[in-house]
Amino acid sequence: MSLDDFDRYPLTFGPSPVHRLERLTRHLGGAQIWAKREDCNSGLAFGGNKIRKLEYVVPDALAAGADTLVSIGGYQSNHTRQVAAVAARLGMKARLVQERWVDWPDVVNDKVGNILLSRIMGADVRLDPSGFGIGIKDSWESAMEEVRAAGGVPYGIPAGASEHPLGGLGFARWAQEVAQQEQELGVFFDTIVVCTVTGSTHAGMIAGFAGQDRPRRVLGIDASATIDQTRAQVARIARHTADLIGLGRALRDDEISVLEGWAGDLYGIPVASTIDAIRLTAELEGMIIDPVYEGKSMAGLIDLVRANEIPPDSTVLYAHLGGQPALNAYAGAFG
Ligand code: 1AC
Repeated sequence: MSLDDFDRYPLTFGPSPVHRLERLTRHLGGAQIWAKREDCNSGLAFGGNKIRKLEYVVPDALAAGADTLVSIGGYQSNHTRQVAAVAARLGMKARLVQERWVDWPDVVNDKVGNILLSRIMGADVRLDPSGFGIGIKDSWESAMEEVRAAGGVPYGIPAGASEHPLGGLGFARWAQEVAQQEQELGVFFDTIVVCTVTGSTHAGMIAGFAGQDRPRRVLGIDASATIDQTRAQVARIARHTADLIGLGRALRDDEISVLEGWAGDLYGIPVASTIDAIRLTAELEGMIIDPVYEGKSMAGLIDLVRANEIPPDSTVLYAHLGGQPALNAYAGAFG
């Protein structure tokens, strides 16, 4: 079995854009930095990384005869916003469990940004007081039960689609796409930097790149602040995805690299380095990143380049995952 043997329901415009971050590169004075932009990958509610995962999940949902996609995340979940968009595109319903994953004081936190977009797209959005957790949640299972009891046919998609058996495939394909774009651009990205929380974006990349001839580092920057759980989840999903796509060998431990140091103490709470990274990227590049995911992975990239842990002769690809709609809910962080 290879990746091409899995059904894919196209939801993206095609390959997502790849471009240099020239002024950021000059400012840091080290490795060459590029970005690949999942925030521009589709016309679905400002895009994002989950759209790629859903391309592989949707055929299974359609085959199951589902009429309602049931998913879960925090109030400002990018994932649930993208599930709502895909449901709208398919003419399905979306039932979203939005848990209080983050104790963030902005009074509009449960009203603007991602959750607002989901409501506008017609999703059945229900707030739930439960806290952060990247595994399977009771609230999500109860939501599926409720849909069933009301005569619907639910299709469950766990947080970030990460615990879904096909959740890693979208980013295994991303790895193929990068290799194709490298040929076109005449460049090789020896280092990939990506934010990791529920794990399947990073895990899919690891599995996808592992099948290519030229080795590279795929650095996941933890933003969960529950590092052991995220490490274990990334490793498990990467190995599962590698099996699915017929890698033909076991992934080594040194291919699975989740770095800590930029998450702060809690998921969803930006720290000084997060805000600095968001401002720096915006001021130098006009590229907008978010306080929950990409601000933290960009802070990691900046420190690793400055410390030469990513050496000056490296060419780095920063994965922009499309989390910026959450910014509206974090106005207080920017004074
Ligand atoms: C946590 C899955 C996650 C989201 O956006 O809800 N990235």
